[in-house]
Amino acid sequence: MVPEKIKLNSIGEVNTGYISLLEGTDLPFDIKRSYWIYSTPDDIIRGKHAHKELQQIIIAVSGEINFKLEDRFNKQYNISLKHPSEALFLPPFVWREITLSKDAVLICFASKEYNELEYIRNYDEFQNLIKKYNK
Ligand code: T46
Repeated sequence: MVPEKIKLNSIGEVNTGYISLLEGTDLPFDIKRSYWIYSTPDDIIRGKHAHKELQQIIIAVSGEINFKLEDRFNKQYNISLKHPSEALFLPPFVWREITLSKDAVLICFASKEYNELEYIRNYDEFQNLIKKYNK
């Protein structure tokens, strides 16, 4: 599994507005937790970690969110979410650095409950773990 930008279904039209949706069958996991992030100053970089187990779907409900990612194969990605009909799928072992516009609201649907022990918050440790994983 690799990071992937996904186009969501949008129902509606310009005169009435739109509904975008995610259904269980669209997801590679059952949602165990959701959280949202807002009012992030422009100059703050969030993330700077990877997860050992967590899978996530992230949506920019408003504003713009930019992701600098590195996956377990050391492949790098620059992905932007600029519209609520777009989502980002993140599998485990993806190092992420995230910047948000001040008006951005990031919502995340996650495959597991919060567990600080499955975070990798040190970049060198991330590199060592993916080296082992890829052997
Ligand atoms: C991710 C990005 C997009 C909790 O207590 N429970 C939670 O469910 C979460 C997500 C966080 N926290 C606590 C842990 C920290 O003390 O909230 C504080 C800030 O968390 P963190 O520094 O991890 O925030 P971000 O924005 O760097 O990362 C978060 C998620 O942790 C992460 O999974 O992918 O949002």
